Amino acid sequence: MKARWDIFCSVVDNYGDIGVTWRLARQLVVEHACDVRLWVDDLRAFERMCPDIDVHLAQQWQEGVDVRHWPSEWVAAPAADVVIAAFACQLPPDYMEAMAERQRTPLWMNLDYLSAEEWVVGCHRLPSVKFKGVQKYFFFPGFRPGTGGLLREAGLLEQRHAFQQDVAAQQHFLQGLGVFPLAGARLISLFAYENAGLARWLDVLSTDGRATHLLVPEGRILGDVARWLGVEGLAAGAVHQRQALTVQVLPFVRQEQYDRLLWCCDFNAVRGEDSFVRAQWAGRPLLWHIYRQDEDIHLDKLDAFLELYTAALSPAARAALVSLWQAWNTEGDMAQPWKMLMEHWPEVLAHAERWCLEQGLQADLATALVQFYESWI
Ligand code: TRH
Repeated sequence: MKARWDIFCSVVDNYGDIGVTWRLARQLVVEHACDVRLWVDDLRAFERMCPDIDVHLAQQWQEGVDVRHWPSEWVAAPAADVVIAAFACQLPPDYMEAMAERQRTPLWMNLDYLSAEEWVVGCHRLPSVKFKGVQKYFFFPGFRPGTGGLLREAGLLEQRHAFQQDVAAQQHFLQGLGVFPLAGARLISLFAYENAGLARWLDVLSTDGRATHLLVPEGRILGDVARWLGVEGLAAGAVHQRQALTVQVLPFVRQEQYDRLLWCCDFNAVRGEDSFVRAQWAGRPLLWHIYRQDEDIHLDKLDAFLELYTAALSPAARAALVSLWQAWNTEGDMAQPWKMLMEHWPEVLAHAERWCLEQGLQADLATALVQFYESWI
């Protein structure tokens, strides 16, 4: 009998919650032959990355996943064998009752936020609360051995590698988005929250000896881009040139297309959680805009990742990368760190690929979840 999985996704803000659960749901179906229901409370956020979603339907099939609208008024549904509450979302009370009433208790897990901090290893797979005999477990994704790993579909790195070797395929893909960079231009993607530090970075790029083509998917950073350009507003399709810098606004594309965009670029500015991981799988240098948390606790998470990520770099390259990431996340001056990073480019580039391959040696998150379930039953 195929195991039945229920994944609950409450879209708090932005796209990371749905981005992660949608990838996970598909992978469980395709690679592990699971029956997966994905409960999502905001189908409009889902539709942005998967335009096939019909936002009016209570139930629909998408790529083998049984997608359910998670209504505010819960309608009774039988509990599954494995229940995942993504990012600590609260399950409907009636559904929890249904879990407790099952003859065979389900495995109930909280899929946690991604962090490189050391304590994650100790908390991964620990029991959490209990509801009427049903035990909940913490399940932590992570970069360190002993965590749940990262979402990575089978063959992803091979596909990425083949695409990066195929200049014509990249050109074809970019042209499909209306992107025609100048020969030799550096290609950068920019997906970030609002950031006052952007202006200084764009100043440096525009006065650089090498041309840059900056691709900005529609989103929260556009206000800062528009301010720097001195234009009223920006929408998908807009292209503006300032000296060596061409800025082009892209539509928000399907998730698979976004991955390809990252694969095409020399450098990716990403944010949150899912795009951050995908930029690492692109094997190219990256810049992370971490999701801001109260009392600046996100800065500890940033430092923890930097410590791991830069451990094998030379001191000078490490200093350049760390100062760039810290400037970006504190809205500091990006100009000097960017110049420093460029001085260490070959090393930073080789490192990005090496880091990707190293991380690729760990079991992926979907496999780790399935293995946990198998060991649990
Ligand atoms: O949207 P985010 O800022 O999400 C964040 C984080 O997950 C954060 O940890 C969480 O606490 C907060 O939401 C509530 O960034 P993230 O995680 O990169 O998610 C973006 C998703 O959007 C990702 O799956 C990639 C996808 N995407 C597309 O599908 N097409 C696009 O054009 C772009 C730019 C992104």
